[in-house]
Amino acid sequence: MKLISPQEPSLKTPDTDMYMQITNDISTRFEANPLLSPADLQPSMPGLEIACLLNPGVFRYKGKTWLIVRVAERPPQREGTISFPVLKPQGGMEIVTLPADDPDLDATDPRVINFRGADYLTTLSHLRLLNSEDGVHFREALDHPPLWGQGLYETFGIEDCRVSQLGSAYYLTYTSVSPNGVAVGLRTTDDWQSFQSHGLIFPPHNKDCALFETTIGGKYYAFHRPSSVDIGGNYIWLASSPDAIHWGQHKLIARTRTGYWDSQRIGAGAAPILTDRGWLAIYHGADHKHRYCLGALLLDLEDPSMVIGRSDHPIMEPTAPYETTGFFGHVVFTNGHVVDGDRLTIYYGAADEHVCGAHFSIRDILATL
Ligand code: MAN
Repeated sequence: MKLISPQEPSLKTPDTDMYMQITNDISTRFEANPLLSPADLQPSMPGLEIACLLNPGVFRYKGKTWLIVRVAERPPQREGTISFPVLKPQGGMEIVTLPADDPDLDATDPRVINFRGADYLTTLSHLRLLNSEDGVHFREALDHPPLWGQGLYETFGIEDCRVSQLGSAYYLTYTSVSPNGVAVGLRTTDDWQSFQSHGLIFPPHNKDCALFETTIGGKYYAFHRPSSVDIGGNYIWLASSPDAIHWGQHKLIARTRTGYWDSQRIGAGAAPILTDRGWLAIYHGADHKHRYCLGALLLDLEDPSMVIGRSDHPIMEPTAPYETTGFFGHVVFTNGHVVDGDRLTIYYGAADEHVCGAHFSIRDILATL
């Protein structure tokens, strides 16, 4: 039985291979791309190297543009073994080393490995703060502490942080990874020096959580992306909350679409943008070849669970060399942006290895929906 999504358009459009020819990419990439690459920062400790810099959250603070960049590290790899760091729940780190030729090792995905039935990540991610006067040249804010995974639910690290500003407080929603699953953690801060942890706000399997930056009818709203391995899939959901900590009233807002650029998994980017036509949400979608593109959703202003527009074609596709080749090629992935009038500046992970920037006109995006 084929379940028809309320958002599934009736018009059949070409499959993904043809999208490569019919490109609707309306982004203007920064000439300075990639803005940041692994060699630009120092590893967190001796014995580790930075494999990837990717998927930054973005915010404005004290007149500057800030990135909270995901730094993915591992030890230099030796012939015949695969080794990666993991955090201990009680604090500290250990290096796990596995024989590369073990018949029970599946290392076909550079990001995840399976060994004797258990999944591990090949790198350990923490989050670092960088800032910039011009939004192009970023320098590490070494007087601000990096954020590391803590406790039982973050031993494989923390990833892909979205930052939403609510009043004077910044809400950081990020992916918490451990052998217990992939979940959404929340920390808040006012000064980027001290952070309050609120634990997991969405249990496994869930990620891609972005909070709206205003309340609607007195309620907080958040996108999230639970995954279901059997019935269901990797779809974007919307939840509401009285306090931004406790979430309920979950509603499905967008499903993957067979035959489209977003056929396998979709997930929200950063906080949606308030426009006169509705809430504009940038999201990522991947197809069966794990090609990650960006598209947009338009949601009703009063009831953001109502989808009033969706990209039939991606608004940005991995085409630049730094997007097609890297740690995991053919990826553009965003979870952070800033808005200046009609200009949307997204910062994005390219090929899961570099941090890049691109501009869009919000009017142009709306015109495609
Ligand atoms: C997943 C996450 C992201 C990553 C993409 C592409 O969605 O692990 O961090 O950028 O895959 O690999």
